[in-house]
Amino acid sequence: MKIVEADVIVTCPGRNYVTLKLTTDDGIVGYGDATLNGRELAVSAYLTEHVVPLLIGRDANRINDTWQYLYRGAYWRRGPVTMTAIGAVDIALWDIQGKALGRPVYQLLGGAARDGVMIYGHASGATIDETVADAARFLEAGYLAVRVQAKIPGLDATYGIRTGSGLTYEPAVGDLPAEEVWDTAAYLDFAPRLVAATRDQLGFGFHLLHDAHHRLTPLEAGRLGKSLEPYRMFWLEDATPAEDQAAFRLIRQHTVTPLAVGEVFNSIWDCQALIGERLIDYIRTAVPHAGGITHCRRIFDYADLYGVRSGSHGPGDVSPIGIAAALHLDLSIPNFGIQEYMDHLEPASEVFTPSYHYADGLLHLTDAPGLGVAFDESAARRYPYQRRYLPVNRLRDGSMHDW
Ligand code: EZ4
Ligand code: CO
Repeated sequence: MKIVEADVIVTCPGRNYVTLKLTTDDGIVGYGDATLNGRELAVSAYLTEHVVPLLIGRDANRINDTWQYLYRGAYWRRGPVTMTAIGAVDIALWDIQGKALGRPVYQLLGGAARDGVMIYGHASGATIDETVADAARFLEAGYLAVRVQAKIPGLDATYGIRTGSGLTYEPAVGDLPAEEVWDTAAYLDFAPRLVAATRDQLGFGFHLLHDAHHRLTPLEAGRLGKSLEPYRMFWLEDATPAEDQAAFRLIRQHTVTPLAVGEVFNSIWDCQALIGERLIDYIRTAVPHAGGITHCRRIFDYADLYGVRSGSHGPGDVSPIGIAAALHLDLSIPNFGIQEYMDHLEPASEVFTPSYHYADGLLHLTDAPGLGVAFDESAARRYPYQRRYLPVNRLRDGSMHDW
């Protein structure tokens, strides 16, 4: 089964997605998600210019060898662009393999280890009351877990606040980066009040999550984690800038609030110490950004040795193909924790038709072969690429801060 064609399709149905399409000599088509928010064309060019020529004529059955070939063969290892490109190839090859065998990818991974995949909803609002009401809406819809983010009083813009009417939060909007102002003191005064109000009004009968989005120092994170302990968080996400693995030793000394990190990671080496030293509770690598199913399976296997569970990143900037790849892995691994998920903006449904579906707080996969996501190329062409950037953060004195 040889790869005879490889195409990269960039489309913007609501937001930008990059899709890798591989075709084999027996006419099987597999899809991979190559979307890297705000840097889409870098991955597209990496694939088109440097990877596609290596794929034509390769045996599509050799998923492991292709992964190693692209990783070791580049010499320049890791990094989000390279690893997203490798991830897209890997995901497309698993899709092809499933379609060739007529089985869903999770079956190829050893079969379902659970009935469905628990996801969390993204509640937000301009005030605490609005946010709690939004969280209640998710609970009424059967969600078992909800993340809460609310506008910080005194700041014009806060990460994680949904503006549209659907379930999607999309931060990359302007054709230049939005400039936001960040104030850690205001945030640290406010976040515990938001969490306390959520528990006071909605109780303890669901999992509660919050994302600090890489903005705190280790000591500030320790203080926040400690102040949230009475509210039994499912996790505190991305407390500090994630490239500093050693920072988590300090956070761990100060709080028993469970810690999650990893949405900006792209390889097992980014979390080697975090997992091996039991400094985190959930590893949040995004399947398309961290080398695909093949590499994330290794990360989650390694994590299982240390009692660390999965919590894959799954925002609207991971396409339904990337989400499906994550779900097949989630369903099959022993140490699944939770899956991030939000609906995609409406026009995306003209381009992507996933077979996974929501019921009772879980996403369910069918026995559709491969990943089970259809991709409509002519619909994709109706939505050409638009340059978009994620926002940037500045402190009140104008210095750059982590967004
Ligand atoms: O800011 O995916 O947990 N989810 C997140 C996301 C990220 C975006 C960046 O592209 O932190 O909202
Ligand atoms: Co996050």
